[in-house]
Amino acid sequence: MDCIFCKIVAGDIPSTKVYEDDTVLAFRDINPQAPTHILVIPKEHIANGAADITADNAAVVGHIFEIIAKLAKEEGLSDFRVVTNNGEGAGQTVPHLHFHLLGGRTLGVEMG
Ligand code: DGP
Repeated sequence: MDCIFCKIVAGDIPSTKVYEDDTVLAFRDINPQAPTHILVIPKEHIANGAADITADNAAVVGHIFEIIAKLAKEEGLSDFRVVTNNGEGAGQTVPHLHFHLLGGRTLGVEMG
């Protein structure tokens, strides 16, 4: 499949992994927007994004948020932001569900 994140899951594209289990992978964003910028993704190719979460695949999303909480603690973050972009107009560039964990600096109050 021609998906960058599937290639990262498969190990065909290198990444700086910070967490991995059977269903979830977390790795540092190649273009960090904050001192901590980690992408947490399901290993399963859930295309395209949050709009495609269903009763059949939602369990991994809960698990992803467990991992986000664990990683935030490990990174020493009490204040952090979790973002998922859905659609090009919202800034999504990779059509494989993913969550950005951002922290380590003061984050603007503007969400858009
Ligand atoms: P989004 O724009 O929300 O679809 O986020 C995609 C993110 O993926 C973006 O912040 C940059 C990151 N990214 C794209 N290609 C790679 C890659 O090959 N390696 C890593 N580590 N991150 C990537």
